[in-house]
Amino acid sequence: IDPGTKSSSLNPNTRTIQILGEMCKYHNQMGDQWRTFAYRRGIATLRKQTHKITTAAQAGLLPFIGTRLAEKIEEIALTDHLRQLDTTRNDPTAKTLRRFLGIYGVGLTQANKWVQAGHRTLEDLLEKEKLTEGQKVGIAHYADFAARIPRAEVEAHGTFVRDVLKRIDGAYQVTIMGSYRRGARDSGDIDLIISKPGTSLSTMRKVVFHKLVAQLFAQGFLKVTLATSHRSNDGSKWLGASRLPGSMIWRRLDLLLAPEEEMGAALIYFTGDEVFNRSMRLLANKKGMRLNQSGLYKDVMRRKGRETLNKGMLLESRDEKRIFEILGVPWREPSERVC
Ligand code: DCP
Ligand code: MG
Ligand code: MN
Repeated sequence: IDPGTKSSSLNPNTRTIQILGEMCKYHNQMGDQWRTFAYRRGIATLRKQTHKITTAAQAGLLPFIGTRLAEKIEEIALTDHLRQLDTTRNDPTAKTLRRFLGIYGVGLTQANKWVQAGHRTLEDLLEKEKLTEGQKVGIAHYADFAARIPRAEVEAHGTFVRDVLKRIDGAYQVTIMGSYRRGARDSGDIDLIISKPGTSLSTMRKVVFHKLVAQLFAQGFLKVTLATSHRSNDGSKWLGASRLPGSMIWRRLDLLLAPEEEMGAALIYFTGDEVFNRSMRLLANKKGMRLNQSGLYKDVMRRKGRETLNKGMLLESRDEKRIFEILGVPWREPSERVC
């Protein structure tokens, strides 16, 4: 997957790509990384075609499209439909797994354990399992967290945080990130980058994670802390839930602190999407560099595994456009960063 290739809405294979995209999403949810990857590569190939691919023979000649994927492409072209997608969607075990995966903070390992233990419903979990506080919140607000957040409401949460922070210190800046910055009409959560020029992370941590968060709780805007990143993780993230005055719905809210000099890398990371980020990081690795939320580095020393021995030399962290340039990726507007 090439971070420099934009998808086109004029592609004649749009319908096929859409259905294969559903299959990809399904395998991703089920934790089947191998199939997810195979679908992604196949879809990336289809995106580059200027003609409609209608037969398996035709599809099979293209890169990264094997026999089975080729047959699916033919079925979709002929029937506008893929039977396997219905089968997978209706499988009861897969449905239960999806239900459990829908609980905030629950991953595949945990969800699978519960399925193996014979649980079928959220009530089963509440009655028969010892749950963490986070999991209890996830179940109590299952519908809230599953609901999409309209763009205007994402803005309202951002404004609420900004206004309270302005009264603590007028020099702080709050930027709405994630799918909102990519222009999405609705979002799964609210992602905010908080920064103050010329201010260290440890100062920002005190002001934001202690003072601001406490005030937002006192005002009834924040409802729960779900996680904060540990010190080893440089402690720049706060995850929780918020609620607008007059509303009953809890929304997932993520705060990320970024020192001014790391803003470019933080913007790339928190704009996403996740697949785009992964392709950017992969590209950096291929070029002997390393990209993370704090910067782009070169001469990173790695042991045989993936573990890094030193951070390497900083190439760029302040300027988002510069990071694209150094990586040799043509600039993409946030709205174009969907893979
Ligand atoms: N991110 C990432 N890798 C992850 C999780 C997140 O690179 N494993 C980055 C890319 C995301 C951004 O952080 O775009 C925000 O994460 P979200 O989970 O909030 O995803 P989005 O905001 O993109 O979508 P949604 O509308 O579902 O919140
Ligand atoms: Mg988000
Ligand atoms: Mn988020």
